[in-house]
Amino acid sequence: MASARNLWLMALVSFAALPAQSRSIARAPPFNEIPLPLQDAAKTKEHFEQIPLPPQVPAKIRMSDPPADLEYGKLVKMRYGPYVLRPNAMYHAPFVGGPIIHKPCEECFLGAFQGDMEYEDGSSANVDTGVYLHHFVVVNSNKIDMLCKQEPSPKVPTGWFSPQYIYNSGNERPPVRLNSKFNFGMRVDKADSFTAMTEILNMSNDTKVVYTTVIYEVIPLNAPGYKEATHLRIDVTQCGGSHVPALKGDYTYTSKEYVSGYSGVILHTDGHGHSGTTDVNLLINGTAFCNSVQYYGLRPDWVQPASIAMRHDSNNRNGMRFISDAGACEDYGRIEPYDRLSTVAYYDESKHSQLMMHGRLDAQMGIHFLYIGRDDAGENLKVSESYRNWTRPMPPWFKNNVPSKTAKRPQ
Ligand SMILES: [Cu+2]
Repeated sequence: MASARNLWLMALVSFAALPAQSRSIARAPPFNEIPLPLQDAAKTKEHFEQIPLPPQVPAKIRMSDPPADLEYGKLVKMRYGPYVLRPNAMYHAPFVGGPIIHKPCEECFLGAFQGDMEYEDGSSANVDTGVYLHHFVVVNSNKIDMLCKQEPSPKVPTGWFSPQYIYNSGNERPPVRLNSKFNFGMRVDKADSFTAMTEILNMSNDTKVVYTTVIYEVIPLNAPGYKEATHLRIDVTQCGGSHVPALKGDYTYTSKEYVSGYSGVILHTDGHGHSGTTDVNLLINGTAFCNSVQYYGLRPDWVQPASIAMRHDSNNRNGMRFISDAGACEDYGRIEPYDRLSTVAYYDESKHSQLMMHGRLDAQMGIHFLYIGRDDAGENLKVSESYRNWTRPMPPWFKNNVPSKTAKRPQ
């Protein structure tokens, strides 16, 4: 056990060469940098290449991309692991109290996130070779989640779900940008400590060794004009674990409404579900604000050959396409105090197979990963004060969600 835990601490960092146009400008102060061994560029192949995408799908972020903020931003890649995956088994790290992972900086703003998974040599680890990144969720144990802190689920001890969510990656590996239009980022302070809720499924008959990775855009705390972003994770279960049972056929899950205590701009939101999900919608005051269509197999790494898929495809089709991209809504719209936010997730097994594991349907999820830039987030606001100042309680009827079949499917 001890040695396995030590492996966790082997998180490595790499830096891409800054693009030519930014070499002459001021660079961010040095961070906690550990060089990553050079990878064989040819093996990273096309899985992050910019292919023609539906208009609502943001391009995945590559280390060769310039940062959104050419003056103060710097892309940093962290590599976490290794995870040694037994054949046909799930790797699971506990939700909270899991292993500590390295932060991409001692103190900074995080303006962008891009999750991924790779093998030792840096090549893509995905469902085409039998490994599925169920989720990799970066959590800050030293800060309190802005949405969940008030009312943990009755099923779990008080405070269990309080840590602050930073970034959520399912196998679709969503790119998140918080600083492309406005100067916001998730704030990291010296005392902060990151952990990662992790589940990785090995569908193959071979033992696999994989690493999770996150590319972060790191911005120094003293970069002019930057403010702390606020992450509100609008989950159909809301604060108490995200899994909901997969049902047969065509069904939906609807969250209760969360009443906003804030005003601010919407920086980013994207929807997350598992195989079988067609859309995940964010509703503001009962009206669909963001329809996050789930796209399957737009990239070759997200298409699984029949030899592996035959045991995991609820429709027993000839090969299985997995969610490779999710529609996102970025840099438009606002939320105001008393706005009611909710998520409706739609599933249709006849359109997209659900995932089977050991002969049973794997659990579903329905979440919108919403990030806002609050009007009251003063420049370089001390996070502890902003948390203390947030006093709006969750409404008493904001309890654990129950499945709803009444939601109307988006047109
Ligand atoms: Cu999930």
